[in-house]
Amino acid sequence: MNRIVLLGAPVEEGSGRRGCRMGPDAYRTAGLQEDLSGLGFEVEDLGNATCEPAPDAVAPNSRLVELERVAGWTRALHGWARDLGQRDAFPIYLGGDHSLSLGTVTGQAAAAEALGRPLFVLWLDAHSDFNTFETTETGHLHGVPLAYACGLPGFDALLGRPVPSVVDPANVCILGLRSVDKAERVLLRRSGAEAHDMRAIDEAGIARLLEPFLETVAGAGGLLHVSLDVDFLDPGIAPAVGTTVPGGATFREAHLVMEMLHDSRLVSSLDLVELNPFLDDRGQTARLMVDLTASLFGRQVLDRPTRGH
Ligand code: 5AB
Ligand code: MN
Ligand code: MN
Ligand code: MN
Repeated sequence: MNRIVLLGAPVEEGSGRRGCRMGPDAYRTAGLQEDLSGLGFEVEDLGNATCEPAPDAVAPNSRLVELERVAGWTRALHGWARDLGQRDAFPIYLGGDHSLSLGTVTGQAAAAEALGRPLFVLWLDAHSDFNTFETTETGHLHGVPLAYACGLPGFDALLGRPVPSVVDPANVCILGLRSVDKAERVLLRRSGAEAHDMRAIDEAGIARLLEPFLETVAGAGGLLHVSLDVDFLDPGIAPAVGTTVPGGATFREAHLVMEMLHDSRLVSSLDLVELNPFLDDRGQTARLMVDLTASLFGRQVLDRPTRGH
């Protein structure tokens, strides 16, 4: 696939603080389109999605923050992803906080189902985002998208109906964990999703954890959606995020993941989430996210033969 489409998702209501709505423009300023064009891709910027009205989205409890807006974004982005996922182009969703994945992952899952392919999800994040409306302690809906996509119950207010195509938790791999809430941890364990914390990365090396997952995706003939949360990265190299947790992935670990993903040829859609340019240091984080994306699309230091080529 030689075409890439960029869709801005300037969502910030899911994060409990302001600034993520500037994310899409920060990626544009950091030269994402130019870098990907320079790698030989035809890149089209579709501009930004807009929030749909969702007056029927009534919160089942009073802790939930901005449910109506988040539901509106979920509906809009679900529609976009369901359509883009069936086009002959690779969609990159420019966030925006991680609640945007409520729409993109479920939309990509619907697209995959229409294509008759199983969807796999790689979640690169300090957090598992596996809370439900019942378990969330903060009420911030960027903490729930993976549970939602995996079909956990209680979320019907978001789309105004059940999720049409859920992701099998057995098809999910989470890398980078270092902050998981108590109740969330129980749900995550019960789901059977593959989850690796930073200790596992330290002990095994990130490549050894990622490789078997990629082999599973390849063996199943699956499509792979990657959701990259800025806080997967160590805050020392990626300060522009509201939810910093020390001890994150290093520059080299993150690049290695992207390079392996490129070589696998399995990735079919990407979320870049949680960048808060208001907190950035001279565009450092935006630039790093663009560099990582370029690695995912094949930028390398020396030529090397890659699998499938
Ligand atoms: B992010 C927390 N678990 O539910 C919650 O940044 C944090 O998209 C969620 O990974 C972090 O509010 C959400 C405490
Ligand atoms: Mn996240
Ligand atoms: Mn996170
Ligand atoms: Mn965050």
